[in-house]
Amino acid sequence: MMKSAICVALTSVLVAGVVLRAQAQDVAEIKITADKLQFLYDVKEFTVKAGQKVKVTLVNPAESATKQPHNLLIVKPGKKDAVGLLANAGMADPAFLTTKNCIPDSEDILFHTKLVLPGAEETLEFTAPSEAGDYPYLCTYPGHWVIMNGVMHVTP
Ligand SMILES: [Cu+2]
Repeated sequence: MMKSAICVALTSVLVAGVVLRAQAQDVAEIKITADKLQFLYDVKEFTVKAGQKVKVTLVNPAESATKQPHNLLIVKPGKKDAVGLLANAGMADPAFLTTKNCIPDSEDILFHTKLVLPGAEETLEFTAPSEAGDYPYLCTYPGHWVIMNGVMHVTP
């Protein structure tokens, strides 16, 4: 009687351990670095699974020749241009480039960093959308998004 209870207890500890390890391995970690000379990300696309834990780190190199802050927004499929155009329109608002971190007011934005200065980085931690699709990411410092963008592919 006692023996089987210990067995059950041990088994559940082992199972819990395996589950925890599986979850830890399942985190997709992506590092995206802003170019030192141009308004570009070095990673133009990456793939994650629907519902997967994701960590995306935006690095703005200290040696940035442009001395330019950048951010990274992940938006709903097909919404890159809509959000980018809102970012351009943000130029009319003095707070857009400062306290608003160049983040437009839009329900199409799923996840976003703040503005990341040269020499700094920020990690976004989120759960990938449950719906498969191509989710664009972009920098919404006005004008950058046209070339400073990429795609997060979400697979089922
Ligand atoms: Cu940028």
